Amino acid sequence: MKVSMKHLAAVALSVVVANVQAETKWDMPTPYGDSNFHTVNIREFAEDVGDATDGELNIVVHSGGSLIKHPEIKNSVRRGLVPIGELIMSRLANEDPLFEVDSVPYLASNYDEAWELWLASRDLLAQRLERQRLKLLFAVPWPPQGIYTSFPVETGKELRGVKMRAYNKSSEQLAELFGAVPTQVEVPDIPTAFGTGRVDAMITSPSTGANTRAWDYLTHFNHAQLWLPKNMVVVNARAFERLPESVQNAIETAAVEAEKRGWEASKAETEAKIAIMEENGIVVSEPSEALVQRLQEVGATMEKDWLERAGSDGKALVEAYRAR
Ligand code: PCA
Repeated sequence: MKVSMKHLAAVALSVVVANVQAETKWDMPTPYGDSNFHTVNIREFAEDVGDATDGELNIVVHSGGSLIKHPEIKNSVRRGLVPIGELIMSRLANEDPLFEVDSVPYLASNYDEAWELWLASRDLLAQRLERQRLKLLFAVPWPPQGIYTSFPVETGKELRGVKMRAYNKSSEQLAELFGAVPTQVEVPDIPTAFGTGRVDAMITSPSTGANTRAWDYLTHFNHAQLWLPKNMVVVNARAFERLPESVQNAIETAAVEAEKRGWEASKAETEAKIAIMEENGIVVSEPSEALVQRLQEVGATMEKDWLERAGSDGKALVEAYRAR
């Protein structure tokens, strides 16, 4: 068969056009490393979206703050530098205290309570984000937060003057109320911060403790179960609206699945990661009565302070949660 140049050009053009339509690439910055269960879950989410859209939307995950550092992720999505990203919700506490409702000590300190709190707060938080043209896709909690030290903590007095690694306003405030000296350090920087003596203790989950090999620089984990902070995935609303409806639906369906899967994975993490820490020689203990009492006092102070800052919306939210 004789193929004319014109015919070839038409074929080539249609291939190009098909390819252009076939793939939209979305770069997705996330703050935590590849082995972390949030990252694993998000990669699965990206894969689900790819499968459901036959490759029409290709979400490329850039983990561990490699594309954009954690403190910049939200604004990068808002400004449209990237269409989608993950961050810890309570990082936005300085914008609005409502975003750290999940980090008020003992307000919701197990998975059932955390889920109820999420149901009670989800719409309100989504509306706050919508004002910035951000669409909230899903949120997944970290396992309950505890205290890592290189000495036993019996009463809490041991924490005075200790340089304590923090990651949000609540962990900072809790450290201060115990007389410790908080310093914000992102997860990828934890080993260096301990290695160089910038910090000597930290508040975080069994997950992050195990992922950062806490046994290399610490000896004790107190499973205080203070709160379960959540990570969330947000999308730039304009970028979302530009997608064909079928792709938008695929994202929303994958998000529902990711949220379910993420909560289950988080629950499974707690025991699995505590076991890994014990295998590596970390002494894991439950808080003593004296420590519980002190933590509850500090928690009450923090809740009162939060309620003052969060105003009538915060009060209504806590009431709605407690009425559930
Ligand atoms: N890990 C993250 C947030 C809470 C957690 O368990 C961190 O330590 O920064």
